[in-house]
Amino acid sequence: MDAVCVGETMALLIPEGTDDTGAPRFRTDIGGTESNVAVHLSRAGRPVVWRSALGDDVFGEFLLSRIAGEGVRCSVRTDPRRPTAVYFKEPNPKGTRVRYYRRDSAASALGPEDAADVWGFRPRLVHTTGITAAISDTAQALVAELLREAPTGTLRTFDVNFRSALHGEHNAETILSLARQADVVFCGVDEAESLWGATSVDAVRELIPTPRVLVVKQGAEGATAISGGNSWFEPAPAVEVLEPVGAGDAFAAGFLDRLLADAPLPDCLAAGAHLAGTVLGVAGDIPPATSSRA
Ligand code: KDG
Repeated sequence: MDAVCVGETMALLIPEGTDDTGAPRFRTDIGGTESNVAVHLSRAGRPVVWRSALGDDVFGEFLLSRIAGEGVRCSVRTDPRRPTAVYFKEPNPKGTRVRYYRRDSAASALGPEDAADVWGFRPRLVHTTGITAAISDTAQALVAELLREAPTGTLRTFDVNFRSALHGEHNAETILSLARQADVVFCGVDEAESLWGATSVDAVRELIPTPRVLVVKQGAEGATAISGGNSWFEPAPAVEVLEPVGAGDAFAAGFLDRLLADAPLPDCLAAGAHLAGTVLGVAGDIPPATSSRA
């Protein structure tokens, strides 16, 4: 396998007007940072696994068929005692509001015992994020295990993925320590500021000096990759932003796809920026399959 992406995916409900009685209508999609990355990698032609847990419910069934339908191999435990999580995205000109219904979800029971199945796929790359590390103590222990125990030669990639509903002073140090153990780290300057008060690319590098590659995202400006004392900047493409959630996952996937192809880091940055641009223009977390394959 080229990659195993490990973490929770929720049923994503996007408001779509009201019915004749005035009741809100929702479109159901998939929302989960690691499965978003997996879907993008699969669309790029890479054999990829998504490892998670789902409830024995209608949303679990939907997520499984939707993600498997994208060509992603789903290595998923079905938990009859816990539900699949749900999240609502409420786009708003002042910024998207996100609401989670994920406490005690099936995926929050992911734990270090899931690591053995991950290694069983002999992945070239294992991808996790600061979201999975924040959903429960056991999921955090799994992320730590994946970063600590990856077999030699397996690239450990970690996206900080700050979410105000999940992160704060209580886990800022934990997220920092996990990021320092990865080989490739993605972190926005805005995320670093919210978590650790760092406000520049250099400040982020000082905080996270250990990864082989550190990618610092600078919002609408672009992104900088730093490796071995060198750095490269790629401006972000000018695109109209409909809804930004999910663009960071697309960036990571575009970057990692090229990294797996041993492309130079500037090419990895450009691929990440391009794929992120395709997500900024859609309301879901990933573009519909046909538009991304076009
Ligand atoms: O990056 C997009 C994710 O934030 C979204 O898919 C949902 O994983 C998610 C989360 O926990 O916010």
